[in-house]
Amino acid sequence: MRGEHKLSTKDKQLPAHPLARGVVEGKLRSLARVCRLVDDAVGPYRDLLKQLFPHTGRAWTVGITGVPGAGKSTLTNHLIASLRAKDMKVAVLAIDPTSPFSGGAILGDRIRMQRHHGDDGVFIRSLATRGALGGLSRSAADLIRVCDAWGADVVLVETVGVGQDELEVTRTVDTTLVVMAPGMGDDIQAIKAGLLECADVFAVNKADRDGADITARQIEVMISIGQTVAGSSKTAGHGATHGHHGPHAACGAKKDRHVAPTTGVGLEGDWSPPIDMCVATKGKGVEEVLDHLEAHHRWLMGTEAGQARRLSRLREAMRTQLRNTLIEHAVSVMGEQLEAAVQSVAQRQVDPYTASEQLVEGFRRGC
Ligand SMILES: Nc1nc2c(ncn2[C@@H]2O[C@H](COP(=O)(O)OP(=O)(O)O)[C@@H](O)[C@H]2O)c(=O)[nH]1
Ligand SMILES: [Mg+2]
Repeated sequence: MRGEHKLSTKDKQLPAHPLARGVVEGKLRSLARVCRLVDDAVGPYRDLLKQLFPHTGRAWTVGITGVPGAGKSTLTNHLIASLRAKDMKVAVLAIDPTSPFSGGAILGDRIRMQRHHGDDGVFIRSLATRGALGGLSRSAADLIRVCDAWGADVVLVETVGVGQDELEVTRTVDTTLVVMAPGMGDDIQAIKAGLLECADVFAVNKADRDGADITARQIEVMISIGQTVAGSSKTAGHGATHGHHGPHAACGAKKDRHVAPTTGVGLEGDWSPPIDMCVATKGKGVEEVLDHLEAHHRWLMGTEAGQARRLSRLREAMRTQLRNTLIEHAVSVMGEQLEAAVQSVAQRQVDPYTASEQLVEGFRRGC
């Protein structure tokens, strides 16, 4: 089993908890159980996460986002197959309960023939979408770590890139693929709304339909506008990595987009998102998408600009974690005081600013 590389690392102790140990040993059943506890935030989930953390840090995380119906799940199925063909362990987290994944079903005979029963190198789970704002991304970030500890080489995270919460998820992954399709009027709006800053690779899916070229062209224009803006104001976050307005030949809506050279890396070593055309239902163009995703990963891991980008993502993730931990802790300590403050504000006896300050002051003294 591929999980063995974890065990051979001398400075890492095997987790004390049997469930966490099972995960590190690559057991799918333990992985499924831990994921359930973590997703529901029940039982020893925090302990499990702590014990698993030393065994994480190796997986490559890929977000797959875009409006519903663009073809994310179809594309993801093919990506699973391609990654398995390279003998990589794959975990898939779908933040969209309607996403159909066939798991090993489309892997093809070349893979299935090598295995006795099913495929123990693929794990697929749908995440609950309930809960408070921030709950989704917390859960996703934690589940990614659990899959990482299991030994996943790649964790694919499918999200519907429309809400703030989903966007936050895409900020926690290494590489983000934005899937678009022609004839979906709000696509470009969706990019404007924030997808552009997260996009590392674009896939224009349903290239068998009319208008795919127009969609690719629109994305290209959006990218160049984004680069101009980022180049002049150096906005925070990923936008800054686009660097100055400059040629990104690999991104051009050209007929030979598929055979674009090493692509992605533009002026000043910054990453500029390539655009790939594909027909996910037929698996056409999926290899090119995967090539570009892998090129982005190499850029991320192997260049200074990539390193800076990773640090900024990590900083973001730490802030989110800190915010969640502080709030969870504070709310549990405040208890009735919080409710009393809500009542006071509702009756306009105090303004919400003062009320929050008083709560924080009380919390500081109590903690
Ligand atoms: N014509 C065409 N249909 C596609 C293509 N890719 C996906 N679809 C169809 O589009 C619909 C939505 O696909 P799905 O993968 O569930 O989209 P998601 O909501 O983004 O995950 C399904 O009926 C797919 O069969 C494609 O390349 N061409
Ligand atoms: Mg889907």
